[in-house]
Amino acid sequence: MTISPFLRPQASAGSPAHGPTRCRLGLAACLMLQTACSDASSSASSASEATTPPAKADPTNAVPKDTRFTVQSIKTFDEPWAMTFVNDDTLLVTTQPGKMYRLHWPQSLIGAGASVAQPEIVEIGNVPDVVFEGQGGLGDVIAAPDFSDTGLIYLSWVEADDKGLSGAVVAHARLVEEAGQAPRLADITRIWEQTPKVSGAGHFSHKLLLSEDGHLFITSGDRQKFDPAQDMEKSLGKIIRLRSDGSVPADNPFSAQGELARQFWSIGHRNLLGIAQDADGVLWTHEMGPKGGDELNRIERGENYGWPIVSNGDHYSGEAIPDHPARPEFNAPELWWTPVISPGSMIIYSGDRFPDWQGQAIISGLSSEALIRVTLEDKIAEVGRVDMGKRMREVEEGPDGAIWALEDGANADLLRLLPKQ
Ligand SMILES: [Ca+2]
Ligand SMILES: [Ca+2]
Repeated sequence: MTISPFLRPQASAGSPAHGPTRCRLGLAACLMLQTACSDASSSASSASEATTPPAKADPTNAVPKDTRFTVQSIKTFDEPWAMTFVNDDTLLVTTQPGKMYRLHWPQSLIGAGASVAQPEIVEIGNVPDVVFEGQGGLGDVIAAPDFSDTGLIYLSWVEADDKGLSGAVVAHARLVEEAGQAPRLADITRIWEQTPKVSGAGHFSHKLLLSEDGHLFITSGDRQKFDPAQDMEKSLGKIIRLRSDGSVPADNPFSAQGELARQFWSIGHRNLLGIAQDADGVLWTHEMGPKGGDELNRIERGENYGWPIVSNGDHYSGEAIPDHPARPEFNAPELWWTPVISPGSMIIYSGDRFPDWQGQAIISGLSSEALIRVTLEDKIAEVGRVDMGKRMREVEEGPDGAIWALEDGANADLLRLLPKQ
């Protein structure tokens, strides 16, 4: 465990993801060398800002500010993918290769200080077998609101058929622990699968959200197959809305367009690794654009978000895709990024440790190696970026009001951020 002050180098929205201003030492080294690292970067950054083009088309977007943090490294995982606090002393972490861990602290995290004790960590048994390939594997985990009574969680993973075609699956299960035994999953009940299964190992998305009114939203990526995002007979490239028991609500918007379409809440999506609901009940998602054009979308019932017909990015081949303004019948993003940020997950912050951040979206960035703050009030804009020096896979708000983040990849740290006093 390390506890170190971490001063982010000055950076603007215009700093390239791999620009010259960043500390290339990695977060651990930055933590140890924070004074030298941040001082050196500050002066280099001024020169760079003058010549770096804006990160997005809107030049009025506020320039992110320096912020000082205390960063505590809690644990290291192999290829962590998602996490969720199930109560005020317990965190579940999934890893892409297929492990799920329970981290339990000896006392509530509420009100915890600059550092927290080392958690007890145990591997959860009876986790379903997963196909770990490309972007696939064990996926998201979220807890039901009555978890403390029922142990009910929802999880997603990737499976393959006997032809090797793959797709995401969502189930609910109970986390149970009997005396003297390790915790395990029981009563695993499949409630949804991506249809059809296809070749390849990309764009599963399979992030989960239980809305305030008790619906289960599932992000279903386009599996890098493009056109299925507009196909009402395929559940790829869609946002799915189910009841919490997995049944299909009668009031979904595409109910008249076929058996599969009854599940759809919105269509025309690409790869959505973040979904969150704000205090007003508005649903927000982000999705990775192709070459350019990462999006933050306000999700409206029954809307078409245009992929692959429109995108503010273009194909990797260089082939152009018309930008959103060319086809106003499709819902355009509220905010978009070129160069891309590669959004990996998103929360909407509500804690009191960062009072200025309340109501803002915080997005964990992969290629941008940052935590990106976006205000959702009035003008939707990026207002801050915390340079982490590592690809950030997942972000959560802890019961302590701290920002918790998982790095991406092997030997990836679970980090806890608080404002530096
Ligand atoms: Ca999460
Ligand atoms: Ca375009």
